[in-house]
Amino acid sequence: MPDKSSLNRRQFLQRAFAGAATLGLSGSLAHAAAAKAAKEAAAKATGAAAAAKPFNVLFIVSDDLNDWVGAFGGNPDTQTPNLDRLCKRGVTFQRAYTCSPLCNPTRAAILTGHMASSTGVYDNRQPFRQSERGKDAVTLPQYFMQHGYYTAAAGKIYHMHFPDPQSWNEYSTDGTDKGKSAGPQGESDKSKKSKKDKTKDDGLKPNDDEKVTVASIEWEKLDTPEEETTDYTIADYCIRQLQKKHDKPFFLGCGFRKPHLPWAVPRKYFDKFPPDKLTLPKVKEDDLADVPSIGKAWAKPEVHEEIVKAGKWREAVGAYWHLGEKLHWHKSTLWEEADRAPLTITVPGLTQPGGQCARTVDFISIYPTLVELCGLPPKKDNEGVSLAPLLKQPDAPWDRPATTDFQYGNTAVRSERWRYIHYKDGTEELYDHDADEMEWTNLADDPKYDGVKKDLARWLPKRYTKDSPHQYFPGDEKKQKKDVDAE
Ligand SMILES: [Ca+2]
Repeated sequence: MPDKSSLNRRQFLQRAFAGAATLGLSGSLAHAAAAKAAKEAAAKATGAAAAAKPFNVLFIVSDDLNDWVGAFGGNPDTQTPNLDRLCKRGVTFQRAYTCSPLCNPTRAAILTGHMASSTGVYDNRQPFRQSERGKDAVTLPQYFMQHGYYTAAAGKIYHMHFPDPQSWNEYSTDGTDKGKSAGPQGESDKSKKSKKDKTKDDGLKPNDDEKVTVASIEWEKLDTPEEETTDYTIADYCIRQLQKKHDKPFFLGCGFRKPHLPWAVPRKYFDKFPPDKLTLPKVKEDDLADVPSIGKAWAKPEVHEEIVKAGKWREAVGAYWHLGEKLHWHKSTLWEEADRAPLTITVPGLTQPGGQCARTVDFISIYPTLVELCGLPPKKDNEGVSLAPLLKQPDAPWDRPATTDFQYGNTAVRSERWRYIHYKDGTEELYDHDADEMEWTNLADDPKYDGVKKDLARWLPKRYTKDSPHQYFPGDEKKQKKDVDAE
């Protein structure tokens, strides 16, 4: 095992990502990535002769990172130098949207190549392998495995409860709650003595004196060394994989767990951001007045009120989904702030450093993109389209909007100018981003925009698959009741 000091996380981001794609799940920043320069492989991606040497793939995902990353311009105060450097290596997609503004459905969509509206996987308690569409699906890593790749991963790639062992030749148990059943030949670092002291979710020793909980949102300044954090462990595993000699091309998944709740991180990351210096999101107090009832029910104005009343808004702002915009906290809406997420892809020999793409893309396209870039046979049932033309030429003609599903029957369609939301009861929202980037004024009821709505509605799912089976776990009783109530 290499000395940690010889290759820290910063260097990992600097060096290991010889070529990288970064994608952001709503909820999750994901970085997907290709590695290892090979002119032949680039030629392959551009339709030239077959490559002699295949690409490796480094696929990096961060859970719940929103667009408050320097390269995506979401907030003036955030400091994300490593991510910014990573983005500068390749093409950054400024209008990239998650498949669903929730963990399990978006991961299931990215990894199966089928949207939630096709699989019926709409929430966090639906194993995609129990869905009709997903039970025999060949997932993204499986497809690479079938074509001669060695697949390995650490951390949160699939939703934690449903790790899908058949996707991996090797899966590190470090940094997972369900690690022991995560995969064949699972690697566990038994030297991590602190493991028994860890809190349930985070892998860190609690510091109750400096823990704040307001409206179910927690943050906590930790004195735990950074080296003991789960994400550090996950990065360590991936570094070890990259430093190994490989007989086969590899697909390596690196699933970071932050910035998902709880925001329990070493104290130094709080010290960098004194609350009185932070810029708060812009909020229009009556913003929800023109929102249909389903959208209004998803918003959490009461949470916003509780946080503001507690005087904790400034403290709570921390690079994570809605932070008060549209009076809403958390994710789980079809609005811009919950659905837009960082995506960057670097392909040696194909992408130009510093490339910026303003086309609307969605994460369902990651699967066919990586398949094409690596010269695998096209997988015909993928619902997305390859982004390779935009990697080669970021301003290439592109007529596709991005779509995001949330729960049964609800979808948002995002073109370069418009956001159109269609709810299952037929109600709608329409926002003109040329004039209203905060989505304050719903234009859906103005007949002047009927043509715009009709044009965007062409991209809605033709049908929605009914909810796939739920699976509950001990301690889920409250959640179960909430889900049942919602159905
Ligand atoms: Ca409004």
